[in-house]
Amino acid sequence: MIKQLNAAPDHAKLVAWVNEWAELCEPEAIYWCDGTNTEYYGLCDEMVKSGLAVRLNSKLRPDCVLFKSDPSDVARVEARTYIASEKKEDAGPTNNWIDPVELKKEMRALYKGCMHGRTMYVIPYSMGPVGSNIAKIGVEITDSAYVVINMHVMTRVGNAVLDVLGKDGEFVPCIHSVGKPLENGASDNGIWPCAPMDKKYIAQFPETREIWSFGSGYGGNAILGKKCLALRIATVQARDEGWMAEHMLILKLTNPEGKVKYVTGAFPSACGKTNLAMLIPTLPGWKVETIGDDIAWMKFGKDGRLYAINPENGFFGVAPGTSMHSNKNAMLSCAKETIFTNCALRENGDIWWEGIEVPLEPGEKLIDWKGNVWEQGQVDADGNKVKAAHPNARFSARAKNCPAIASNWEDPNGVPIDAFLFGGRRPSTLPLVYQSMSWEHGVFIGSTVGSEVTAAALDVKAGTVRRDPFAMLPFCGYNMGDYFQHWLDIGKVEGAKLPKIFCVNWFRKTADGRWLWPGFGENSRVLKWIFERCDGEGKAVETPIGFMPTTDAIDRSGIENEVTDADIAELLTFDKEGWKNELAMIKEHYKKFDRLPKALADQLAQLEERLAK
Ligand code: OXD
Ligand code: MN
Repeated sequence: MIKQLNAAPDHAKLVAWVNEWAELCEPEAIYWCDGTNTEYYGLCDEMVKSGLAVRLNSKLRPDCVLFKSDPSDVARVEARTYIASEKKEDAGPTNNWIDPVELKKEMRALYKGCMHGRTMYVIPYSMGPVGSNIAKIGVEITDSAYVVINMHVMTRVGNAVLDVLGKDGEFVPCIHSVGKPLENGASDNGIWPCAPMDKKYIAQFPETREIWSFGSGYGGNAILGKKCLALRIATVQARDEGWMAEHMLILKLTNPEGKVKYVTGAFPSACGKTNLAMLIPTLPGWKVETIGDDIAWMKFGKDGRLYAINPENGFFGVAPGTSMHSNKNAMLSCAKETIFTNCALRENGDIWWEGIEVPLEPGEKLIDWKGNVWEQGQVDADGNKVKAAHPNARFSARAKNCPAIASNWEDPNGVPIDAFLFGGRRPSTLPLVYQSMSWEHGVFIGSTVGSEVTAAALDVKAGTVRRDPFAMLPFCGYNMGDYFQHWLDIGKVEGAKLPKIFCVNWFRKTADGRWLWPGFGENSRVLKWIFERCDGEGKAVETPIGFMPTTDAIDRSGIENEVTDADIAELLTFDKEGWKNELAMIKEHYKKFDRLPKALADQLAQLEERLAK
């Protein structure tokens, strides 16, 4: 007999679905999450007591907990992530595919009895402000209390969502298990539960709008509202319903006269999206406020403009490299009420990570992310520095605790978008900023987004550009060629007043490896030009790749010594030879797509013509 820890809601389809999964997974108990603080802190207490989490020093970091995951369960597992559409070609060339009938059979066998000895938590949640007409409701079943508390931070959980669902409202069903049954009264003994890699599956079923996840307790694999629902499933819904679900930050930019523009930006992972969303402008009188740091859902308003909401409720940020210098607002966001994962623990009960720029006491030892004692300067047998925090260590922080959060960030109607930015890490060729010549040209730019990878990061030649169209490579729930077509179709909507499209590159270097642009708060100078261009102002020259600012159009007041006339000239040159090489790389990239829209092939041909002149 499965214990019912509290009453089920009055929604027959939802209750039947939960019971069906309970029958298969055989948990000890079922608990319906209500989203309250009592629930959140109760689960934190339980996990601290059982050794899965450590409570941080409540004076230094109030209401915070630290988890260490299994060393094999530290990131999204793209190789085990599937778009199980009925036809393989609908998943397209960029996704892993398995026939949905076959995959469900295989996964059902894994789910059989997988929750023995555990509680099955049912989490009703809203992506987006509860009741917003852009928001969507999901229900996640999970056997991980860590996932429950993360869903509290990252989404809106609980009874208010059930009220919107009513007796028969639609929801996206999401099932998750860590895949580690506890037999005969066994417990986790403080060890993060998960399944071996070959048993992990992160499966999206686009036709039936379902998410099935098994074997991982970590981040985007397990917090199913984020990448699985808000991107992979939402892209399919957006395609069918005429809206956009994008891997984009949203920021509010105010000029010294108090005029506001809203900007979204798509950048591949590890290109500073969270930093840009929380930027502190160095230009006097300018203000950046955060609406979201990872995902934007956009729908047309009656006025023909695209209105964006941030479907999330928190930030699941990468900790290493985050400091009061690189991102003060992120540091302040995680000053309290935060879940840390795979960070190091200090003797004083606070967290620490590489690049936090907080000095350790002389001789201070830490507990590293694996639970071992870590000494300053420690090296491994090969002489490499041992990291105290995992490079993908994370903080799950509440958006409301971000000092830069915009007062209207939860506006259910969304905010009207003026500009889209695309960018990546490109040490050469791509200028600091340029503007597309048209919507179609902007879509072309988005489809060619890439970031340079180092030989150390991946098993590839240094200088190789990893193409990540629209920063959506691991997140698009259908054929990428069709997704490009959806972007083109958005541009043809009658009466549409579309955002302007820009490409930015904060990462230019000189031939001898010096950064040409200081980045961080100084990026406000580029945002200023973008703001002006949205108003039909801002000096620009037309080049074969698009509109580029004239060298005096970027405000360098106060940094003329840091970014010299020669530097800005280099940042804003059109590098014809570099672009010929880029063109060849884009041609190669485009060969991958079986359903490349003709309009993009035309854009490529037109670029080639312009470069040949
Ligand atoms: C993320 C990612 O974690 O894009 O947001 O990988
Ligand atoms: Mn992301």
